[in-house]
Amino acid sequence: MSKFIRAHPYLWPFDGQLTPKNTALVIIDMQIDFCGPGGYVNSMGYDIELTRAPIPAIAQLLNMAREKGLKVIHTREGHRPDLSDLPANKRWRSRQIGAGIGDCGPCGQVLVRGQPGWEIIPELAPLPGEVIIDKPGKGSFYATDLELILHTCGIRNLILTGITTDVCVHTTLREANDRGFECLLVEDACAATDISNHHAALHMVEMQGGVFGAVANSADIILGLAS
Ligand code: C5J
Repeated sequence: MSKFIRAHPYLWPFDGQLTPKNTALVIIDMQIDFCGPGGYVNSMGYDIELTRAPIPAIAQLLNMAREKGLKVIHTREGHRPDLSDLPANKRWRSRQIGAGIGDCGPCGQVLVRGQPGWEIIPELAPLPGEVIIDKPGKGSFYATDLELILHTCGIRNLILTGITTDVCVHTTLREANDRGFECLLVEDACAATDISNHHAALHMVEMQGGVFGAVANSADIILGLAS
């Protein structure tokens, strides 16, 4: 039997093959450094109210995914404590505005594994057994075992949430799309440090009949998966 979620520009997934077993909820980089006081984004002068806005919608999707048995995948952007996986240009650019990656800030070394700012926020803390992907880059597939895990678990559909829409969420969406995953971006469960970038990033997905997948809101996803 086919099952679809109300989305745009098409009902998702394209072929109606939607089950808890073939679908994962991916929560990208909901870390203190991206949405907590004193974190990386905050130290650059961006408004963390923007990056905190999707927390309630993500929490609702997370509850639903846990209840229905969807695979839950959390990601964390961060670097090794010796910074051996931090490209010099990434560090240099981050130092042009606010606290640089790898430097000490109010939440410890910025985006360094094990530091307070790198932790996932308590509201969305992973449960034991949920997959956590540690990634040194913006995309969740680069230099990680995410693709292997998805294939091994029989996952074909990805529901994408998190921050930021225009950077790590979009990079992951594009990487996933090129690998043949069927992607749904949740418009109220992701956010950017610039509202117009958020809207532009959503719009880009819908071009060319859904060039990277489809866009839906969290209420329609919860409704669709409940039925
Ligand atoms: C950024 C991210 N924006 N998680 N990282 O540097 O989107």
